[in-house]
Amino acid sequence: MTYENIRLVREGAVTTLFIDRNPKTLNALDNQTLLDIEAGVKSLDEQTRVLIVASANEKAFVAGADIKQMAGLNESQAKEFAALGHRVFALLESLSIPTIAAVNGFALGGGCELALACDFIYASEKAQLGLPEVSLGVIPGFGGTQRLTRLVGRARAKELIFTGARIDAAKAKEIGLVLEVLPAEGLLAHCNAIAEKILKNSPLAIGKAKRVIDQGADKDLTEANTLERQGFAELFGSFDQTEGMKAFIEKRPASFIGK
Ligand code: DAK
Repeated sequence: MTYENIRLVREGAVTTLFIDRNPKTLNALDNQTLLDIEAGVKSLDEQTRVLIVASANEKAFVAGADIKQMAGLNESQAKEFAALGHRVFALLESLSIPTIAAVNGFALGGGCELALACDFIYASEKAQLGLPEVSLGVIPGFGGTQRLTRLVGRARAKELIFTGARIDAAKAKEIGLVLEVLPAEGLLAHCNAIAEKILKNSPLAIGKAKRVIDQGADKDLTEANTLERQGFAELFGSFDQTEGMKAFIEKRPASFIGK
């Protein structure tokens, strides 16, 4: 399948979704780009076990929702645009496989929110992140107010959102928004190396861990631990659990199948 504004590259079990709009737009998210991301994510089959979301633009990951397109929307078109964005971000977040954002340059507004919809973020030394929506008279609308707050805490999220400030990768790491900062030329290699480590483990257990972490995050500890207990028990009797434990006892590497 071909897309206008993204490129999907699969190598083994790792697929990289490159946002690849006309470089002059700094990958701003217009309708077409959101539709392409949606179609690209939906096209992933079970051969993909880790998804990396990256950019083909050397200056920007994504510079935000497309302000030029948004500026001309009437109310019902704005509703449609918002609904499309929510659908795409929810789809990305609902994937049972790990998703890694590789932020190489500007990740502002909807771009920062796109990265936040992934499981974790690595950034290049050139990255600049922020949620500048209030400078445009709006607020983050693709989950930024909620996901950033859950990740870095209320006060940091408010500081970033109220000031609309852009922070560099080092500051983003300091506040826990990104996990590591890499030289630009090593960013994708790092993401792939982490993906390779993930691939050694049971896809079934990883999917379950992801679900329990995400669903448990908004629950109290007792309820969240109940989810964990259920998730743990559900894995017993699976091929991967039997194989993983057998391989340990037999002192050999496990061979997982995700079932
Ligand atoms: N949209 C459209 N075009 C953009 C853009 C964007 N977000 N960001 C950059 N561009 C375009 C610029 O207009 C320029 O195009 P031309 O003027 O050449 O035609 C080209 O990209 C290069 O940009 P600059 O010339 O400005 O390049 P600089 O290096 O000087 O600056 C910059 C790069 C990224 C710092 C700057 O362009 C900038 O500040 N861009 C805007 C960043 C921004 O404010 N992002 C947040 C957008 S608002 C909602 C859902 C979602 C949202 C809100 C609500 N609901 C569901 C309710 C999300 C909102 C946003 O993301």
